[in-house]
Amino acid sequence: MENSKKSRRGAAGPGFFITFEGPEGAGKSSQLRQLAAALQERGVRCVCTREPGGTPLAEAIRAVVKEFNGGEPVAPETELLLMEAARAQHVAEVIHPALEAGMTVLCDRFGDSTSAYQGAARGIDREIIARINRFASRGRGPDLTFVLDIPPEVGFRRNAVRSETRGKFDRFEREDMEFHRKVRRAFLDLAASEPDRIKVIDADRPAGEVHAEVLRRLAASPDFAVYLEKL
Ligand code: ATM
Repeated sequence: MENSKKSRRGAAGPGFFITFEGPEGAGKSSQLRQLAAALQERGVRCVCTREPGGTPLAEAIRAVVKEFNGGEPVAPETELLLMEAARAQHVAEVIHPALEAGMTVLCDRFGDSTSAYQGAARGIDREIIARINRFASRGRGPDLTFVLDIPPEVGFRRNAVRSETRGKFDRFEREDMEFHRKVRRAFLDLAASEPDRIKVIDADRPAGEVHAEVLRRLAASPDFAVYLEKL
């Protein structure tokens, strides 16, 4: 138990690191905001952030990797290294300092997205991804991950009616359904291989129900209980 905890959390500070993962349109960002509000109400200091992004440089990389449309295909290896460059900056500037300061970090996507998108869907070797993920994140992975699970068809229908994304599709959203099915399958496989860390939540239902389950799963986390005791 102690060993698995060490390998999951790595060396960094006394904070708690939560990530939200899942296919497009699963409602990650709004669930993240709702969870942060609930924690802040209870006096827990939170940092909300996202990947790729979270710092000015990482957000600039995000714009390139999501929107590049410059007449040449983006090689999978290039995409991987851009994601990891953004992560390295984000970890150095935001995640690491917040965890060192004992805060709860809530991040919209992290290394599991790299495994799902660049690994399972783009076909890059998973060992390479695992090593670069560790390097870019300084060995500090999430303590708890919520995979908000939704069939890609449903997620896409939701996105199509969301006003901010209506009619605009980025490089990932333009991929076919098979790509997005591989991504979903990869998240479920990751969850099966790391059940202590990764909790799958059915996101194809009202947001209030999803939020209630997120709170229940967090309350059931022994690591989070230990963290709260030390606050
Ligand atoms: P969202 O903020 O909408 O989740 O978009 C970020 C995109 O970046 C997302 N695309 N879709 N669909 C997934 C992709 N992504 C990766 O491919 N690898 C990564 O490591 C991360 C963090 C995100």
